[in-house]
Amino acid sequence: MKKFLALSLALVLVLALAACGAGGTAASTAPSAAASAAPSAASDLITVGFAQVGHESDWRTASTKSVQTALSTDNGFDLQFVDCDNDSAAQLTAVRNFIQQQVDYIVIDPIVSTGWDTVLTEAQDAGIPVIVLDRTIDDSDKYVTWIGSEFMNEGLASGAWLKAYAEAKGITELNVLVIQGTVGSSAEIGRTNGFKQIADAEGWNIIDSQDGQFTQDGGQKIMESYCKSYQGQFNVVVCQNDNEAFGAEDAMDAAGVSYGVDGDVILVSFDACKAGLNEVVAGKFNADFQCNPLQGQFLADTIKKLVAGETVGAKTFMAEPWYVSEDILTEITYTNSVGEEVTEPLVVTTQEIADASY
Ligand code: GYE
Repeated sequence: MKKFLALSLALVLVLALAACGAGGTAASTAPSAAASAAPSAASDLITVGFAQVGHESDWRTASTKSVQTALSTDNGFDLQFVDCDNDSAAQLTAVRNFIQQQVDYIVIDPIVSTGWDTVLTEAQDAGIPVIVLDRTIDDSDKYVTWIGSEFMNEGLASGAWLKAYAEAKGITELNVLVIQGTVGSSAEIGRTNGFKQIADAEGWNIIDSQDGQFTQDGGQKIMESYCKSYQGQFNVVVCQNDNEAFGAEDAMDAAGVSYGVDGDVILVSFDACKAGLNEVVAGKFNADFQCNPLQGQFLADTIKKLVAGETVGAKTFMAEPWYVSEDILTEITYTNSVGEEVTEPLVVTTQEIADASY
């Protein structure tokens, strides 16, 4: 697609924002202004540069596949994919290279949530719209839209579930070890803060909390050191993704610590990938809070809307169920990240459900 179109779209966005600021609506300004800038040839591919976090987890593999499938040549896209290998500097370089190549759109899944304003200003100056996928950017608003999960609610839900579960089981004292995801990523920040809010309100003891980088190896190493340092002192382990939890299982197995439905330690995880849900079915994870990586089609639809000059919402949230092993609670109630009291179902996980997951 021609550079002209990207610049025109940037102009449309500026006009749309100006309309909002003046009390108008973006929707009334954007479509007609952009209609004249639509690509003339149907074969004209939309060039998209995607700066992906890395390949650290099952979630990430599914995310990459989802984007590559939806942004295929057959669907009208020329996708430039960069795996940033969890390196923030490499991710900034990838974005700058996309700007130099004059791609039509830049998609960023930000490894960490800060440090973005300068490069986003550069993209804006070059007239290239940026879309943020999955994790959020918290120190700049120079992007068009974001598609992802409400990580704070995942953390709050995990805390609300643990509270209800402990009550149902008559467990009065909770001594918790947390294995965080990449510290400084919005996924880590939301899950940590959401869980901690309930832990603090309930007076639980969070013994330690360390960065497992969302990897199996990271989870295993931290759990090995936790088992040495806190032997016999903990009865809950919260891993901020499934891969870390697989590593934690290996470390607890080696240290002779029992976990899951029949064990001494309640094991909580996030993501609910297929292998994670298999552990829930087996009763080894007590609960798994889904984070949905199948965002590719939403991304493709969003870009096509922008190309057509339509306005898109500022945020698109993925729908996500909470999975549990035992049939003792049917729902949880908690106050979510925007202060609403919500009651949400708990899904007792069957093999069929696990098989259907990503
Ligand atoms: O939970 C984890 C991955 O950003 C939501 O990153 C994502 C997280 C996901 O590595 O498995």
